[in-house]
Amino acid sequence: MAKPFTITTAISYPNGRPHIGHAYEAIATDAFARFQRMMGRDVFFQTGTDEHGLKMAQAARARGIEPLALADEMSAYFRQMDDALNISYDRFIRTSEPDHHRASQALWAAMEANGDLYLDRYEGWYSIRDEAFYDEKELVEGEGGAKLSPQGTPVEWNVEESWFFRLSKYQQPLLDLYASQPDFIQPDSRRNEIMRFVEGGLSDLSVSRTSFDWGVKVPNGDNHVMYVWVDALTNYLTGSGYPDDAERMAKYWAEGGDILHIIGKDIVRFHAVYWPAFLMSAKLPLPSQVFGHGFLLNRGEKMSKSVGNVADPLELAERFGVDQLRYFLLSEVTFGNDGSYSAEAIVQRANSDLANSFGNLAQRTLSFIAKNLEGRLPWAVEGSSHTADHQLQGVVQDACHTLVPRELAGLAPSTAIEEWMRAVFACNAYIDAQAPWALRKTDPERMEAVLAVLYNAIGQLAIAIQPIIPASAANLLDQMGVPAEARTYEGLASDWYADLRASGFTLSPPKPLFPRLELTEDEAG
Ligand code: ME8
Repeated sequence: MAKPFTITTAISYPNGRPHIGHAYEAIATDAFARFQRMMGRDVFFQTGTDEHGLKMAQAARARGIEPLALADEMSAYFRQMDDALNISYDRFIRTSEPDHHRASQALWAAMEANGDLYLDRYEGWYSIRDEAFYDEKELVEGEGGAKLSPQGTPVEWNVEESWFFRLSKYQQPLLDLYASQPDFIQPDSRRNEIMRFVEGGLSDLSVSRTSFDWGVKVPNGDNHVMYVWVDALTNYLTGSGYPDDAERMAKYWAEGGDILHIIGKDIVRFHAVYWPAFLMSAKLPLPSQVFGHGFLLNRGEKMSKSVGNVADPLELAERFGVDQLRYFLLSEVTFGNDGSYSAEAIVQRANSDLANSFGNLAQRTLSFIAKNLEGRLPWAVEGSSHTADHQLQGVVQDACHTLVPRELAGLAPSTAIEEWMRAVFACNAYIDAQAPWALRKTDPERMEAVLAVLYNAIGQLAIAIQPIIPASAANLLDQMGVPAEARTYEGLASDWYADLRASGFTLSPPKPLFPRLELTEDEAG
């Protein structure tokens, strides 16, 4: 049995509708989850919404509705976005769900049993926008001398009775963790940032609130609700079966398991400091990696509601196509760095790579076969003596069997796509050089050999790119008759082509995969 693989996105605050940053994280995580499934792994992929805390309570109050009503409404938009973008989550968790409350309370009880929770008075700075506490020394000065968090959000002075978690006790264990597992935090820039923060000393963390009640109740805690990040982080355990389902835990949250959290760079501290400390305290296995991806900017500028440049991912997907958007985001942005999007950039990328290169390759090859061989699959010549054939087969195999999977395993989708495109270019160069249309009259046997090489190559390219553009790849593979068993890394190496020929499959005239996109005048702006 292949080792199970647990992968998660952050869970989003449903205080408003999803934006393109949320879509980006979901798409990248989905590509990795699909890739691991293709590798034959038993994948558990979780995403969802983070519904408690002051930010939600305030947003609901501003609309004159209950927090749960706001969460119900907005969480539905997040799920709708995921479904529209073909996000293959196994569970969409909502932190208002009863099993999640149980898991959070169990984690709390385990930390308490370990002597890591105590009651005291909290006095300090809090940012509602970040749902985060800050030390005085971290604050920066804003306009008119106002105090701001390091993220630039307003902070307020808070005084209340609170439970505390002995985070200070975990400074050394955390540093030991980062040293013994250098990949625990990635990319390296984030790792360095976190190491510096932890080396600077950790204060105990206030983990409960009494000034509002929209949260998970502290066990036997009278009027205390948990600090939203305690319950939010616990979502990963809830989905893995904690605390009741030992069998599920043994699969998806085991010591030495592959447990990957994909999150944005702004919340690495919560995932790489607080989270492993909570887990150590509760004596639970730790995730294997926390990857902090970059931020998506609108034409290089930060998105903000007040500037009015927050893109709706569903509108973008409707306008440009789901796979076009997925492909753009994963190819354009080096995973881990910030990236920028604009209508021109999406159109440019989708047209050049998908419509003109891959789509055109498939279209011209398949329509030629449909027309000239009446859909019969061309004879593959065993051990062709043509160097060009060997060369192309080598390039395509190398890309599809080795390079694309290696880069996807290493969380580098843009490099995976570059390797894939290199093979697509090689196919286009091959078809131009071999000119099967000319061979039709002069050497029909050679024409068939060339077409068979191309059919194989296109099939492999479509199989390898499934994690990035799943619907288009499936559409092409369906048209080509490639059986479901071949659509994995093991199947890729099988002789599906010979089997398909033997089955007497007939190719119908292909339907175009990627329409050429045109920019409107407004978009070109
Ligand atoms: O932080 N580009 O929720 P959230 C790329 N509930 N990613 C972005 C982004 C952008 N412009 N803006 C936000 C929360 N993100 C918490 C998480 S996890 C236990 C709790 C990313 O709705 C952000 O970094 O503010 C985070 O990973 C995710 O979107 C949800 O952000």
